[in-house]
Amino acid sequence: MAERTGLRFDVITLFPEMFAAVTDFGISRRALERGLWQLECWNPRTWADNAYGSVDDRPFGGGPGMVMQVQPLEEAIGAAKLAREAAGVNAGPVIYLSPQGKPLSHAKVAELAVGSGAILLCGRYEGIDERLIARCVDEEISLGDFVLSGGEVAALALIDACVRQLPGALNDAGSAVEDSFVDGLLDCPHYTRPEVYKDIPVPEVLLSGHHENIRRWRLKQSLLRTRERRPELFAKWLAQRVKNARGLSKEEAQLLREIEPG
Ligand code: 4H6
Repeated sequence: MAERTGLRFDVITLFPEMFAAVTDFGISRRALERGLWQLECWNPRTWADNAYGSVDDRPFGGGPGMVMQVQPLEEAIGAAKLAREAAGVNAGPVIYLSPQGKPLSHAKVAELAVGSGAILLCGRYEGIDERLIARCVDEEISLGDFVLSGGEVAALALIDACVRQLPGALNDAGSAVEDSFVDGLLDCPHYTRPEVYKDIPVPEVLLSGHHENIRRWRLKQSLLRTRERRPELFAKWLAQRVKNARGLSKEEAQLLREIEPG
């Protein structure tokens, strides 16, 4: 039986205070207050087997830095699993945020957001003993090809991305913004008052009140930007459209002609 208990994240972290970034601010805070999601942090230091609370040690084979040990992490994950069960929440995957992971995508965020959440494992030092990963980790996910000092900032980004997908998290203004990425194109430019700032005017069409022209202009800007900044995304969008039953719409075909270079 599929339980529907909402989204719950259990985060294994040496720095639980960092998660105030999602519990105490903005859209994610409001969604938490509305009961749309839950968060619990688990500090592996709680399960340290020594009086100092240390959970790292030197790497076998030598080299710089320290490695997070298996036992405190395995016990922290075990405690998180028990707590999810006690709360009647589906287990959900154990996700390790790491530069070695599969790149995060909107599709993955959308998939997680309709599930019951996950246990998020945040690495510090040089990373985690591979035996913990083999025993406990279901998925390894990366935000992109860059290195952070710890997995926490990546986990925060993943949580924020999922929570804003929850029905009721955004005031309806938000859903439209999302649509452009769902579509596979980058968002269009935005403008607000004043109409002229230091001699730079707002594009005329946006002041025209002609909603059809505005929609068309925005789509054109999205196409231009995506082709310029993310050619691989643009190619994917085109391929998707062309292999679709109806192919390109008349409007899309016309816009593509208009943005044709030369
Ligand atoms: C796992 C292994 C995620 C996690 C090593 C995490 C980037 C991303 C981390 C490390 C992360 C991402 C520890 C290696 C600090 C470098 C934490 N960095 N690092 N791209 N760092 O999603 O030293």
